Amino acid sequence: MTARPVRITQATAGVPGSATKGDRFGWSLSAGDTDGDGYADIAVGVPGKDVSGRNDAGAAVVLRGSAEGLTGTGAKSFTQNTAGVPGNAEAYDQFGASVRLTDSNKDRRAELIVGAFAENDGEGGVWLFKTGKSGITATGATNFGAGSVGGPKGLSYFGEVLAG
Ligand SMILES: [Ca+2]
Ligand SMILES: [Ca+2]
Ligand SMILES: [Ca+2]
Repeated sequence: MTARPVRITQATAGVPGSATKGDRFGWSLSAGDTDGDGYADIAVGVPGKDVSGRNDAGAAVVLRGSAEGLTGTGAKSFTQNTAGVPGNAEAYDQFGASVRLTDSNKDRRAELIVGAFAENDGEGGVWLFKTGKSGITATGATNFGAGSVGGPKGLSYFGEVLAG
């Protein structure tokens, strides 16, 4: 294992997408073991990512930890346009402005929570991604907003801050 710092960008081999000015790769970060292999993985928010020509629709990337440390190998990227993910990537959603890896069901694999505070003109929203032996998957992803938990409708930036 190297003790030297490594720099990972969207231009790193294995990381989906290409590095574009304004993507804000690393705007939000969270560490957790998504696949239960004993190595911490890192969720990276990319809220300025353009998706299908939609400015700042946003993305979330999961980088895999390994015996060699954090690498681009096996990295995954998710947007609201990824098959299985509810919603649509729209301009300025800023999906990925907040990310959190947390083992919400105590099976020793961390699920991914992604916030998009600007979803639906600032109503906001939060997405929950399940995980398995091969890590985070879009299959079975769910989302909810302030209205689904009894909160206010309209401008509330739901999901701007994730803690836990
Ligand atoms: Ca891991
Ligand atoms: Ca959307
Ligand atoms: Ca879990």
